[in-house]
Amino acid sequence: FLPDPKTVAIVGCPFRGGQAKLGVDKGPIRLVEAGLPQQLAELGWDVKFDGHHQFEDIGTENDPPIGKLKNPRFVSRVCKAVAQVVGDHAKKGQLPLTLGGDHSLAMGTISGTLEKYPDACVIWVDAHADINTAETTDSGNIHGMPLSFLLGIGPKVDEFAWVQPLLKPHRLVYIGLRDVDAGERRILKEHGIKAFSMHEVDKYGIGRVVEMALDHVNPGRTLPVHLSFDVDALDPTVAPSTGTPVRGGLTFREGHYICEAVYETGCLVALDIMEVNPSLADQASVEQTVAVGCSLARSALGETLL
Ligand code: 6HN
Ligand code: MN
Ligand code: MN
Ligand code: MN
Repeated sequence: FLPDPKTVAIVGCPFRGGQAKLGVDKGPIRLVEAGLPQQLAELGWDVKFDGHHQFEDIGTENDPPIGKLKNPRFVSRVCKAVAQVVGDHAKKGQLPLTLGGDHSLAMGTISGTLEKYPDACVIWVDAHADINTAETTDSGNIHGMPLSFLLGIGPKVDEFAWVQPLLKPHRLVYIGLRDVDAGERRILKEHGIKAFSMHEVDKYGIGRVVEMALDHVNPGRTLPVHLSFDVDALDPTVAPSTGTPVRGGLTFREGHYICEAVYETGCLVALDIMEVNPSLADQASVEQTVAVGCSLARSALGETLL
């Protein structure tokens, strides 16, 4: 799908409005400081990085909740801008690599991808399903909701009317789930959305899980793939510095294997690395998590072990 020379456009999104914890907005800065742009250049990519995106804070006093949704105007405005940026890069034949930031940003990144590739499928790697609606959410944190907007599930929220519900349930697949809310379980069932939880990873092994996930969303390996990777999919011993860690996650190798296998399909057109929070846990844990974020991105962009 990508013209030669292969170009990756790094979209740094220092944003935390989709959840309550401080620090996740510093994730992209740390990933870039750790040398990610150079590392991707060494893999042979033409790397475009024109600085982190600046999002004007509109202030909590100007952004009261809409129903249960917290910071709705801020999240909506930022995601709309991200959709534009990601869409523009994709239209130029570049692969947008979005560095979060919290996972609400995927409302923007996937909107951007679908604008250029309407038949793209989404592989969502996460401990969580991020598919709550304005009705089902308990926390009101929009990072737990981006997929419901992209799928057009749940009550319409005017503020998010710009999000085109272009994602079809059969074009979405999950890997790594282990903390799914009751309302989210109902949605997955009702819409027949395929999910490989940690139970299936244990049962079949990561190799077969990735193959089955690809067979489901991309049977002929002909469709463009958007990979959205929340680092909390990894076990907290592997990626400790993240806002909503859940024990029993993917090993270091399982996480990287997913990225390597998706790269091998030749179908990857967009990548998100989300929820690295350098303010959580001790310095060694932060460095470990940042390093893992970089190596996941390298694996998805072609780094091999041999
Ligand atoms: N993430 N299901 C919980 C909620 O608040 O809706 C957790 C969401 C976590 C979101 O990790 O991107
Ligand atoms: Mn840019
Ligand atoms: Mn997530
Ligand atoms: Mn998560």
